[in-house]
Amino acid sequence: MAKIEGKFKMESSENFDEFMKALGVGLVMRKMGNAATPTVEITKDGDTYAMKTTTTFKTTEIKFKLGEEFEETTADGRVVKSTITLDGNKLVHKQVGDKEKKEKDSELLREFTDDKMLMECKVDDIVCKRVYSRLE
Ligand code: DKA
Repeated sequence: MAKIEGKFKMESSENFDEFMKALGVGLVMRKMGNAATPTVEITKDGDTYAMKTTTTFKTTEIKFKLGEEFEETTADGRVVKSTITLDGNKLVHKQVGDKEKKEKDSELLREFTDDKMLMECKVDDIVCKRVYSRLE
């Protein structure tokens, strides 16, 4: 099984604008999101994972244990209830939006291979695919 920990740099992205639009992200933030080529660093300390996503204009970090719900503030500022589980070599990240604010649920899948992290971001029937190369 490929390891999950490591450092990854985004090399391509499809449909991210549609994904952000469906989540209600405004035009200015979408422009920044579309221009970003994030670096993602995943570390593990005991049974706690940390995932740090760095772009030139914003850095976010989440810490989580598999299967345990936590509160996450997304890069675009939504506060969601997240749960991350492991399915083989895939991290399955479910984000539940604030229903009082009519926010949608979304799902982020990250599949790990020896040299890539293959990401799918899903909301409604929209699928965005992002390919990351493993640096470490
Ligand atoms: C990903 O991990 C998706 C999140 C990237 C955040 C980039 C900044 C978005 C600002 C709306 O690839």
